[in-house]
Amino acid sequence: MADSTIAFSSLPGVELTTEHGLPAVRVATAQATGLVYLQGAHVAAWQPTGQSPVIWMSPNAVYAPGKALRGGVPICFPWFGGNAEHPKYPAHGFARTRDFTYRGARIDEAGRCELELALANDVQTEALFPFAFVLRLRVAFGATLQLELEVENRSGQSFGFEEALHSYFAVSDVKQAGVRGLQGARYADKVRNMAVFTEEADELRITGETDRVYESTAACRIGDPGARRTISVEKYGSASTVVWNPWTERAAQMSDLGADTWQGMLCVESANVGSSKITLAPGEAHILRVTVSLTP
Ligand code: TA6
Repeated sequence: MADSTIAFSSLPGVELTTEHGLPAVRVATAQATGLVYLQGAHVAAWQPTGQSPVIWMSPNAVYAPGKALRGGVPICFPWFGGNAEHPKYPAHGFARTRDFTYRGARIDEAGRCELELALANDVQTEALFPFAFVLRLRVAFGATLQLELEVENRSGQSFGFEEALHSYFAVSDVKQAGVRGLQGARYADKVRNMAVFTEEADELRITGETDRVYESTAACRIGDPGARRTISVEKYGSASTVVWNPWTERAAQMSDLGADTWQGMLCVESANVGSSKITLAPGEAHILRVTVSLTP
């Protein structure tokens, strides 16, 4: 994807709007509809024409400034999960609760409507992560969905970071769904005290709370027999895949998720976490790219 952007006003089907009281950019083209909040550059919807929604948002999500939105594709940066050195720091970093700048839109080489949003360091971020950076999200809504998360080191020293596109996918029934592509991969199991195992299943089925960080660069395929479709998640520049579903008990503890909604979602997250964290020298940049597509 090129980084040249065109002012959004010059593209039909792209509208700067407000949703649930938060500034957002809505896309509606012949290929698809999509929505991204400026807060966190949070992709909250993607629905290819003729298909049911692919990205899941919680019906109990809380839409408030500075509050992480439940569902969609939260951006985790510059750490994933809790911050071990600073337990009071926000889970999954600060990017997902900061307002990004909307840079504009263009039609990409695949005919998708691509938006670019950016976040640069400021006093608030430097208090938590003492480096100069630019974080860019380029999201292209079309018959496929493509997300590019670019981190650029604008400081005079190297820095390390973790990152994730924490994607919530809509499934008819997670108990009937399955994930292929992870067989043979080692994973740390958060449900079993981060003990390390090797995935033996050709198709991972969800039978309880599932929270696993896989060492994997592979594409994943989420089978959804109820919708008679497969969601393919291909990725580039990502060495970690996280699979998460909270199941009943954990979901009931999350007021913005709830005990009656977890059956319709499954997270397959494209990330670089733990031993796969990224280190950038001054002036270097890194791109994590995810392409989501549907097959019958
Ligand atoms: O990616 C899985 C995970 O790390 C789970 O452990 C759970 O915490 C989930 O992310 C949601 O985190 P959040 O901070 O959005 O509630």
